[in-house]
This record gives sequence, C-alpha cells and structure tokens, in this order.
Amino acid sequence: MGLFGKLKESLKKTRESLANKVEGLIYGRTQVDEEFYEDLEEILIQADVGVQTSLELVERVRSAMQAKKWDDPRKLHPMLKEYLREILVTREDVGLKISGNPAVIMIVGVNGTGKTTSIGKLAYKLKNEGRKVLLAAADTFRAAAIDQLEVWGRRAGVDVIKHQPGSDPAAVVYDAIQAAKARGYDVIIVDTAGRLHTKSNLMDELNKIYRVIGRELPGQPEEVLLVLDATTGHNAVNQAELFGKSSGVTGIILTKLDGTAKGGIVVAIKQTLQIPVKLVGTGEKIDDLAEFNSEEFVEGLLGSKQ
Ligand SMILES: Nc1nc2c(ncn2[C@@H]2O[C@H](COP(=O)(O)OP(=O)(O)O)[C@@H](O)[C@H]2O)c(=O)[nH]1
Ligand SMILES: [Mg+2]
Repeated sequence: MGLFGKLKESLKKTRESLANKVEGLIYGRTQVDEEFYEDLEEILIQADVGVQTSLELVERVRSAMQAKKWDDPRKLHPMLKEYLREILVTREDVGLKISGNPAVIMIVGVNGTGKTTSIGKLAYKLKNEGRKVLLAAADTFRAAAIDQLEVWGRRAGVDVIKHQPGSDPAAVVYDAIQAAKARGYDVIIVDTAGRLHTKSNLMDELNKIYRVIGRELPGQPEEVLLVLDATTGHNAVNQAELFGKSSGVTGIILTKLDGTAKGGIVVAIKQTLQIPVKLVGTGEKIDDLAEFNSEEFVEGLLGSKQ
C-alpha cells in the first residue's frame, strides 16, 4: 500500500462516522433550512473539528448558499469541502525540511503519544529513501526509553547513540552530532523525554538540547516535530499550544489516526496553531507512517460522493 493509501485507510473510522453522517445529511434532505445547518454544525463538532471552526465553516456555507439563492443541499457539499481545504492547506511546502548536512529532526511531545515509535518509522522511511540516519537517545529519564529506541533502531536498520540512564540529554545530542560529522550521517533524529509538559524543567531541557544543536550545526534543527495522539481529542490541542510556545515546533506528527473516528482534530490543531500536520501515524508497524495530504484528508472527512 502506498503512502496515499495508508492515510486513507487510517481514516476508515472517521470516514464511517463523519463522512457517512455528512453524506447522509446532504443527500438525505431535499432542502437546506435552519435545522439542516444546525445538524451540520453538530456533526462537525462531534468529529472534534472544534466549535469555533465548525460554526465558521457552516456560516460561510450558509452565506454562500443564500447569496446564490440555492437550497439544494447537494450544491453545498463541494463548497464545504473547498472551505475546509482552505483551512488545511498551508502555503509553505508541508513536506519535511531535511537539507542540512547533517540535518537534525528533534521529536518532542508528552509520554505515550508515540514519539519513539514514530522515530522508528521515520528512520525506516528516510533510510529507504537512501539517507544515512542516526538516532540520538536523548530521553535519558528512563532506562526503558533508551532500550525501546534501540529496538526501533535495529528494526529500522539504523545506528543509535546512547548514554547511561539519567545522564544529560544535551550531552547525548552533542555526541550524536560529532558522530554524524565524523562518520557522514545525513540525518539525526533526536528522541526526547515527555514527562508532564507543565513541569518547566522539561521545557528547559528541550531548550538546552535545541541550543546545543544550533551551536554545533548552525541552522539546525530544521524540524522540531511535536507528536500528538489523535485519540486524545482536545487534550492534543492543549499540548500543541503549550509546546508550540516554547520549543519552536515546525510541524506535527499526528499518531493513532487509525484508532479514532474523530479525524477532525487535524482541523482544530491547524486552526488554533497554524502549525501544519506533516506526518500521520496509521498503525503500530514500521511502515505505518503517511505523509499528510489535505486533498485526501478532506475526502476522508466529508465524503466524496458527488
Ligand atoms: N494504533 C497506533 N498506535 C500507535 C501509533 N503510534 C504509536 N502507537 C502506540 O502508542 C504507544 C506509545 O508509543 P511510544 O512510541 O512508546 O510513545 P512515547 O512515550 O511518546 O515515546 C505504543 O504502544 C505504540 O505502539 C499509531 O500511529 N497507531
Ligand atoms: Mg519514548
């Protein structure tokens, strides 16, 4: 299955609940009235699109329908999809930036969201694209975290730089950078700790890692990817707000999209933070990672019946 198919597949649950409801509403009614708009609003809110965004979307559709003096619900479907796409599409290129030599990708996020798993998948993907990848085990807080990264390193067939549990994460990253310079690695992916984001010492730790990278490799890290668990709904938006403020997040890896029927969370994140979703976790296996594609995503969310 290609990357494109994976995203589609992971939206299966969302498609079954949200898209079917949207299609049911649009193709099941003969005219748009107040009740129609209220139902549409409710469907979008239930899918985690976000109250504000849902209201705005429906308001835009309502105005456009009224301006054109249309009352056939089927005319509303492409309009709704177009407006949603406008929210999701970022002007800048949404693909990963990995032009440095070496390039550094820093992965941040709360424990359990899927950081280490996503690093394994990303390492595998970049390696298959022909890049020489090095992992830095900078989540030194728990011994198990280092072991887990090593397991993923072996699976992906890439090297891992590690220190003792409890050691300084910034020192691990420093060593990884020296190793990359000496041995010609193309990309360093940095795993970090994710104990509660409300503790300012975690943010200090992340900022220190960030500064060490910038000092050793000017212009790096090119990417700071925040990992968010799609199944946690609006907690994910709150986490994005907290991390987004302090650690220069450039993009989002949204994990476990396969485990939720509320894919609308992507819209809420984008709308609240203006941070693009770059990659999507579609399962627990090494190739369960898809590039985010807004076209495909909107079809999954709102249906494709014409
Ligand atoms: N279904 C599903 N599970 C995932 C995905 N990504 C991660 N997980 C699971 O989430 C759990 C936590 O992942 P882990 O990488 O240890 O999170 P970390 O604490 O942020 O490093 C593990 O059981 C993973 O298998 C995904 O895209 N889909
Ligand atoms: Mg981890």
